[in-house]
This record gives sequence, structure tokens and C-alpha cells, in this order.
Amino acid sequence: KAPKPIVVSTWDFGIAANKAAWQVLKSGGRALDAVEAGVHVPESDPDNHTVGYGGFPDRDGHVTLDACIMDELGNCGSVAALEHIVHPISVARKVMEKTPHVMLVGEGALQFALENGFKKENLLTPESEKAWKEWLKKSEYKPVMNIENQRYQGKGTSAFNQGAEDENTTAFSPLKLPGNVYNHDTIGMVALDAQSNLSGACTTSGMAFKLRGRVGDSPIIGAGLYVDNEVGAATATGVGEEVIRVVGSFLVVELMRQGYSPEAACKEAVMRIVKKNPDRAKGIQIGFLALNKKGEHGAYCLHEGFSYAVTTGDDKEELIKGKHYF
Ligand code: SD4
Repeated sequence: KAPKPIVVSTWDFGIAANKAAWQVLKSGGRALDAVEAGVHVPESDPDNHTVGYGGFPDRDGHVTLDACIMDELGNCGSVAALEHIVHPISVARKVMEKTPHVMLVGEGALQFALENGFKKENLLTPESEKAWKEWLKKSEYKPVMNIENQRYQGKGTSAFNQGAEDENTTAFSPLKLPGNVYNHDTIGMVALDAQSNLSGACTTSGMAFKLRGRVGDSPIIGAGLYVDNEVGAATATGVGEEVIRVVGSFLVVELMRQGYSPEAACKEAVMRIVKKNPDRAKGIQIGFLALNKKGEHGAYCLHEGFSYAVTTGDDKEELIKGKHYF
């Protein structure tokens, strides 16, 4: 018997994104269309400071976006360091469908987007600009763990300076809203449709206040996302440099091919990162999320605080805490 459609995605705000994806899946639509529609939700949400519109900029004040998409046939498309476009995932899909290439970056990606009818927009919201100006005062690049499930409150500078103790600088505090559906960050989403086909999408504004030109794992096929329709699909979130080093999502899928459950595969990928540098792993967050061909899902992360959303029906949605190493 074929497994039922399912969509899973990273962090608390995955619930809202999954709802949009579910509208496609429940009417028998393609997983590829579902994941594209799903990640559009955080991409256009100004309160999400790690994806699309409203994303925190690089250290020079430019909002630069990374995204990739992959379907059941192994087709894939990607954009990196793309500016001024609210839905980079749809540009990535156009790269996949309309060009002989997989990846376009920077100016060339923007040119391609404009030629394909995407609108040029300012993505830096007043709130994100304010956060950036605060950050400039100290200019310390220290990614904050689980920032994805926290909400910027427009105060102080400690948001990116872990351990800073000025009482006026608690710029992030976890949201306490029902279901935490307003919490946000980089989204990785993978889905299985009624035809038993898998697809995935990953989209982000990257690490806040990164160096200009920095590209993380999210737009890199095999690192931030991988889909193999025979086996399963995986996506990653957290400090992208570490995910790239172990080609994380590809690793998770290959481990599932060898018989690992989704959670066990995610755990093994996390362990590779720990083994490479246990000290570095102590101070950063990484989370992997996987879905296999049978519709089974699982996740694993370095530190407590990573969550993922699972949707299998209009009212069947769940937020699951990822098991963690530390
Ligand atoms: C990056 N992996 O650019 C992304 C950031 C992220 O949740 O996942 N944040 O490295």
C-alpha cells in the first residue's frame, strides 16, 4: 500500500509553511509544487529574519538570499547570494526548468530573475535595518544558537553576541504564542505526494551579518538539501559551514539507503560533525531532518531547541522536538 502524503519542515514556523504545502498535497498535487508553495510563506513574512523579505542583512547591509529545490527525477536548481527578490525558491525552480544549469549566483541570478518576470524589491525592512545598525556597533560575528525559534524584539545588540550581559540587550527571546506558529527561520522542507514521489526545498537569508559574498549550505545540493526518490530526502539547518564540510543532506540520504531510519541517519550525520571538531560543535547548532520513501520521518540536532513540523492532514499537524547530542 502506498504511503499517505506527508510534508515535514524545519523549526516552529514550519507549521504555517506546511499548511500551504498541504493544500497542494491533499488535492493530489506534486510534491515539487507543494514544497515551493510551502516555503513561500516564510519567504514573504517580514517577521522572519532568516528567510527572504525581512531577512537580516550581511555585514554591509545587503539582504542576500540562498535557495535550492530538487524533484523526484533528480532535477535541481539553485540560487545563491541573490538580492532583491522575495521568492528565491521560485527563481531556483526556474533555473532548474529553464536553463541547462543547476546554480546561478549574485548579479547573474538577479539578471535571470528579472528577465523571467520577478519583481525587484527592497528586502531590508526597517526592523532588520535597525538590528543591523545595532550590530555594527560591536560588529562581532557570533551566530546565536536556535535563533530560528526566537523573535527579534528590536532592542540592544546581544542578539548576535552570545553571552553579552547588558540587561538592555536581550534582543531575542523565545515567543510564547499558541503553537509557536509565529516563530521563524531558514526553512528546509521535504514532502512525499500521493504518487509516492519526493521533493524538497530549502531557502534562507543565511547567517545574519555574514561576510559579503558568504554562501552557506542551504543552496548547495547535497549539503542543505538532497532528494533521492528511491530512498528519501533530507534537509539541514544551522551553521552551514559545518553542514557543507560533511555534505550533510547527501550523507543522511545515503545512510537511509544503507538501512538507517531517518532519525538514526540524522544522528550519524550530526556525529560526523562532532567527531571533526568536538569543541566547535559545543558552540553551534546544527539540525538535520529526513523523510524516507515510506513516509517515516526523523530528525537529530546538536543542541536542544531544534523543532520540526509534520503535517499529514488539514488538522493533523504536529511540532516535534529534535533529539539532541549535547
Ligand atoms: C546558513 N544553514 O546559511 C543556513 C542558516 C540556517 O537556520 O539554517 N539557519 O548557514
